Amino acid sequence: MGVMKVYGVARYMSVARVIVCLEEVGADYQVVPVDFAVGEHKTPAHLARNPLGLIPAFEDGDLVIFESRTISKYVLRKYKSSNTDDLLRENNLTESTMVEQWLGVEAHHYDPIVFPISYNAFVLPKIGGIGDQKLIDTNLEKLKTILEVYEAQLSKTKYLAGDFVSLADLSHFPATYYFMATPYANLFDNYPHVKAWWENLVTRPSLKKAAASMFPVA
Ligand code: GS8
Repeated sequence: MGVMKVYGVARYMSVARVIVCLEEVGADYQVVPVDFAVGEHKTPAHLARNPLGLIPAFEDGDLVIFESRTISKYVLRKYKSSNTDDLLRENNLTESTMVEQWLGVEAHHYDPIVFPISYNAFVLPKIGGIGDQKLIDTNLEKLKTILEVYEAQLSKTKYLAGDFVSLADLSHFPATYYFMATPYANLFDNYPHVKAWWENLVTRPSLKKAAASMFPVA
């Protein structure tokens, strides 16, 4: 069947999300470079893998999928037996629903705010672009509201979905990792439970492994 392939570049946020999951389960995989900075994501070959013309795309034998959170779930389900932290909690209806809920919050509320900040304030300047300061400022304002929600949740439970780590937490990693390298990182200091959650999360070996292929943040 061959080794699973991630099409993209490991230093980009949505690709890093998938790599974290592959590292969590210790899967064999190969990253096949498709760099959007040079337009490779719009070639017919890549559009056949991801019709949105975005990275990542993923291939496991005949199965070709896109959307990083979907790919992440596929990997965790496929390697359920080596997914030692049971990051989806699919044998428990309540817990798996909480995982879905917070993954939804990440995808639909947190990411649309933090991704543009991290992209404009950190990634774009690294690839020769100029960040949009107005967009950064608008999203920084919005971020305060969502961080208050996270602070309230994380004062009740150690992780977002409960007292267990899950994909909902890990999915926050790429955008937050780059956010912490922006001049706005100290915003998190106002949310002590969120800050502690983050500092605990980044000690995970899977995140360190993914980070090693990302832009250096120091
Ligand atoms: C987002 C993919 C995405 O935006 C997912 O897979 O989770 N919801 C999708 N990918 C970016 C790179 S990630 O930093 C991308 O492909 N950008 C190129 C472009 O916008 O042209």
